[in-house]
Amino acid sequence: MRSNWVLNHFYDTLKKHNAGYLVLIDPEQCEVEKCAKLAREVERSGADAILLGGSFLTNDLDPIAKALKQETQLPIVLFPGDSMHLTPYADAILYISLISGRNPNYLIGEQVKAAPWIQRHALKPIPTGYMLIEGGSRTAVEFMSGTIPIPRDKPDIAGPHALAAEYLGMQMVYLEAGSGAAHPVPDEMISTVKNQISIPLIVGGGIRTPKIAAEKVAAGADFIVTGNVLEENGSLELMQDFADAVHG
Ligand code: 1GP
Repeated sequence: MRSNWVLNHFYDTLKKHNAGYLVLIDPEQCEVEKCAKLAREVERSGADAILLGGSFLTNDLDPIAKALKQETQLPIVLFPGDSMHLTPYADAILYISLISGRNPNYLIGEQVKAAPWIQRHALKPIPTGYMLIEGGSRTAVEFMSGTIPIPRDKPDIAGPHALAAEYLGMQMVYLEAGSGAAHPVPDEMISTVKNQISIPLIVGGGIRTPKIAAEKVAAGADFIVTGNVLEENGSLELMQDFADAVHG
């Protein structure tokens, strides 16, 4: 049994549904009240967890995370852009290393800065190999991290990166086209990566319809993340459609 209950929840989700649906709440995109309302709807939709974060934050995470905790039983998982993006009111943190890049600060630097804080606040870290995949437009994460995404037609480059993440002991791999990407991660790249690893695979960035989400699951994604599409035309019905499509 893993000591991290959020990771257990992720594995239970996979047992129950075959794939899981994660909704990203970007604190820059909503005020506390609006985020809290969204969290209630995320839970009602049948989604499996909430990711909280973004590449560039100016808002204080504490009041938003606190409000989310009050509104939902779903795990609140931090999805940080750097070591400043921390709050004790989350349940766990994707402890991300940007392994597709060659920027030492995002491979290990920010992680070292955040580690003592995470230990002090008993936040559960989920070591995650984060891979940025070219999505057809410059994204905030590409700019903020100063890293070059893996070309979308090079699954053979992506596969060994994911395998290295597993060999390094990471618990999940995240294929990221970037929030608002013009194109999501290609199916072929998802399949190639999935075939290389035995740890769960998260796919996000530019997934705008439940049909596309289902295609990504069919290609091998274990978890689908959506963010922007719900901020743009969010409705409970759309979220339910995403959850149903992902859960199959
Ligand atoms: C971004 O993968 C997430 O980190 C979600 O992307 O906002 O494009 O859905 P979107």
